Amino acid sequence: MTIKLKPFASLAGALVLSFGVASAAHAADAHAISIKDAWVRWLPNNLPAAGYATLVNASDKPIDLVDVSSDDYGDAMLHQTVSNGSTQKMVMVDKLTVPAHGQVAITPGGYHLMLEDAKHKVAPGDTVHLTLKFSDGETLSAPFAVKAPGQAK
Ligand SMILES: [Cu+2]
Repeated sequence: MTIKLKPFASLAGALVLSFGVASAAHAADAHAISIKDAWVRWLPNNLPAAGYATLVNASDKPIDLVDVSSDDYGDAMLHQTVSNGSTQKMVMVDKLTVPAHGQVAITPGGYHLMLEDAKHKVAPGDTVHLTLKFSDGETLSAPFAVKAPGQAK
């Protein structure tokens, strides 16, 4: 039993070591993307809400937003509103590219972060948290201010 435990102990040591290296490498480029003006347009009666923000890329490479999740909502995804003449519809989007040394404004009428199945009561004045995942491996969790449609800018 003692003999069998030894390989496990060294394996655990190796895992801790490699995790430490990965974290250090990640920390070096942790600030490539930043989020500003983050807010959620709340709708009554448990209707899906939409998150908006401006993503800023400080790096010299384009970085894609590839996934959205939230502890406050059962379902979060990247959508784009597409206009066909007089009608509008929403389509799922795989990614949203933030240009090198540039920014992308996610604003009403274009892209939005669709938020469905709120896990608890969410009301204007609240703050919810969204986690955005990027193609460079970066993950950002940011507070979004919940606003009523009338408060939306
Ligand atoms: Cu949508």
